[in-house]
Amino acid sequence: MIAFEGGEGAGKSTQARLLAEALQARGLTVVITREPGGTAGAEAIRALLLHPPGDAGWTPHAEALLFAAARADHVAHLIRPALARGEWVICDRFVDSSRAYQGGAGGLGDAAVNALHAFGSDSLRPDRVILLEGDEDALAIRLAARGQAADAIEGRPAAYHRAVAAAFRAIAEADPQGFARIDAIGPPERVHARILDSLRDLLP
Ligand code: T5A
Repeated sequence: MIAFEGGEGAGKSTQARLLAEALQARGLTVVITREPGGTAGAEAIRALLLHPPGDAGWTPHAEALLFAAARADHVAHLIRPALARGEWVICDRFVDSSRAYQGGAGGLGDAAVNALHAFGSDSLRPDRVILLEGDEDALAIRLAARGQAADAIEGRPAAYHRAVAAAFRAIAEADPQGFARIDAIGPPERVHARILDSLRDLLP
């Protein structure tokens, strides 16, 4: 299981797709999926999270519980069965997003998020996390070029997103075996080559 992590517009979806194609070209069976989402139930929770009903928005605790609930459904119904069949799973965001957004920037702390993950998903960890990192201004230009309206989380202030990036950095620094920190700046094919290189020890 490989997870892609990083801030908004870091290129996770683009790189997840390129990696899936590269693995399929090697004859591997690959399931590509995303969070929040990936199953019917988790996609329904995604809509609630990114477009909260009403004006009040979710409290930080409710938000963390909803992400954990979506993940529990996704892990039980899609990820664990695929891994049990011997397939490769590529996931666009996973629990480290909850650690960085809800635990770090949102102020709930790592222990609370890890406890929810233990309860919901038996603490499943990817074999490797690809953390895409890049200069804040360069990534903002990418998002602006895409021209999509921001959702409830993407639309939070720059200070929140800076705290997310700092939390991702700290989480990755604490687990150098589990994370590959990849420079997300440059043409997609060049970023893809960096990622393949960082996965050499796992690839057949
Ligand atoms: N969230 C999620 C939490 O708070 N807690 C959690 O536990 C989880 C799982 C999810 C939101 O929920 C939050 C985080 C998010 O705010 P999302 O749909 O995953 O929403 O949102 P994003 O991660 O922001 O997804 P994006 O699609 O915006 O970003 P990606 O996937 O990082 O980037 P991508 O590949 O779509 O590319 C963005 C744009 O840049 C271009 C692409 O063509 C696209 O237009 N691009 C490049 N341009 C130049 N050079 C490159 N190398 C490029 N790569 C891509």
